Amino acid sequence: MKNKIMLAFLLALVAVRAEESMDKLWGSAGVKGGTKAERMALFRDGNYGMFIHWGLFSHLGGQWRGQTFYGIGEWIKRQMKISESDYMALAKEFNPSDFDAREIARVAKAAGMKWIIITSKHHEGFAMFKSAHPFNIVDATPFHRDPMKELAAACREAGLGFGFYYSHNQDWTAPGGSGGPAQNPDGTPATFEKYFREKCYPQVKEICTQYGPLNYIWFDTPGRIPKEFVMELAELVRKTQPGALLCSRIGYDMGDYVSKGDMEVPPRNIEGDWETCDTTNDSWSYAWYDQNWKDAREILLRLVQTVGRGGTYLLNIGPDGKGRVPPQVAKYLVKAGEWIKRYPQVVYGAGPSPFGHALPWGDATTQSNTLNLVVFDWPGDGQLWLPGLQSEIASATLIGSSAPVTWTKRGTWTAFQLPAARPDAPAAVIAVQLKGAPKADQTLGVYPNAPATLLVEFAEVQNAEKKENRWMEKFGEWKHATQISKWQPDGKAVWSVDVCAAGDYRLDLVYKGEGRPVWRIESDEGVTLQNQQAASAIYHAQPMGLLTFKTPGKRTLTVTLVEGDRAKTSLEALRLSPAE
Ligand code: FHN
Repeated sequence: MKNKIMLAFLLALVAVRAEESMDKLWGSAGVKGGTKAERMALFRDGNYGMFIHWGLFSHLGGQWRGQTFYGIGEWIKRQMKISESDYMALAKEFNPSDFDAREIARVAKAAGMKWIIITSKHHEGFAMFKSAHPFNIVDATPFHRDPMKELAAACREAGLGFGFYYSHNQDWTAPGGSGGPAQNPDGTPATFEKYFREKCYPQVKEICTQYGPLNYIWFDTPGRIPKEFVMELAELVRKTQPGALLCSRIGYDMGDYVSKGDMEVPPRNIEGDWETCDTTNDSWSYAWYDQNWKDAREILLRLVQTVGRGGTYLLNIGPDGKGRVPPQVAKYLVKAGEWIKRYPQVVYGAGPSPFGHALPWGDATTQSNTLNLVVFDWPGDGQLWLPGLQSEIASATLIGSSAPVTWTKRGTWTAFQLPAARPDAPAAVIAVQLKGAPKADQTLGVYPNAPATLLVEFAEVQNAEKKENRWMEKFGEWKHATQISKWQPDGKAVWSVDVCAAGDYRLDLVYKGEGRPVWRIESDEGVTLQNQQAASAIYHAQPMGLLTFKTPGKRTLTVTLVEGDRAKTSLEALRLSPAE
């Protein structure tokens, strides 16, 4: 099983040209162009948009000749090695007669999203718009409609922004496109230049000139595309769509903003303009078996965490082969949207959390001097603890409740006294008016009434390797975590923490490793835990014991690997839960 996963991973990397780092794949931004502030307004204030993956692959829905491909559905051609001719012939069967652009715009609007970006051509090479290239939805299918025209009009009518995804480098059915046939139909060698001149550039011109003003052109997976082609595309977009934003995945730092890795909600605040694209289940496009839907709580948590880290959240849906939005998607997007309508200030125009990272009970965003505390896990004892708030509080209100909110201070900590019943679900919001700009000490807290997860991201590491890792468990559904491995005998991870209350805490370590590792955890008060635990093939929380903090305040915790496979044992987090 492990080998299979590894093989899938390796194949994936080959498919996108493995020698390129993921940073190359997902890009970085070097902002160009004089009208940036105007172009950025929707992105910066809206903070939430809809992404749509829809194409010929949606007709297959993750299944080819009775076999299911358990990975991101839009990669089915490549992963199941479907020949060009078989794949292109599918167009004759593709008839998404239930496609209703207004309904999609209605869902996006009800979800609280501010724009839609849809795949006009994904890596499969099929144009979902009327194109001079014959492999397109109007000319090659019995559907004969241009759904992009319909969606552009519906977005305009609904007051939503609109943009196109376009796979500029990968094209698996066009000779010369990355991953495409190596020969032209006449047997001559295919070149990227020919693909670019005859398909890519003309199609980008088509999407930029046939659908009215656009807010985004979202290129993807630049790989090793030569720079001159990217420059031509950027110039074309700037000339024909001066109001459109380019994401970093165009390549060569030519984007207006950074697109983070797929499905990556970063653990700490990031400055500048950036976006996380995420999806409502595990696949981008429709896959018949994939029911791993995010519910309203998960959607809102990831949205608030992204905005809290300083970013913008682009959440994907995958309509099926008939053009229908899966009912579970619409249900939970709209449910989350109803919540956003009650708390628009948490999302729109909201700034990052002064705490710099998520908090055990939820997260925070800001609007000038107001701190929005978004509480997903309501404290059972009525005390909401907040570490390190440095700005003075003027008032605090539990939105939607007449119950007064008082607060008390204990050292660097603030506790808000809340009613026993949570006034709203999946989260309640406390608006804290501050007497100045929100400021906080970002030291991680150890809470008296909630479990705290200390990610290794926040640890200082000596003589071990701390690395940001990305991997997939099926295919294409990326996971992201910082982990520590390659421990030298004196290797250590040290966390600084702010302990609210002295006492005993259950300490778990989240790690992966062979053999029976022995871990040692030591506080700066001289309290030590040392324990052996089982091997763990996957990252798993293993109990180490009860750790006592003798006094509250700023402490350090040091973790060392006493015995075990130093190269392979990998640590992800430390967890501290108050003993009851
Ligand atoms: O390969 C694509 C994938 O199919 C999907 O479109 C995602 C969305 O961000 N982009 C690429 C991988 O990063």
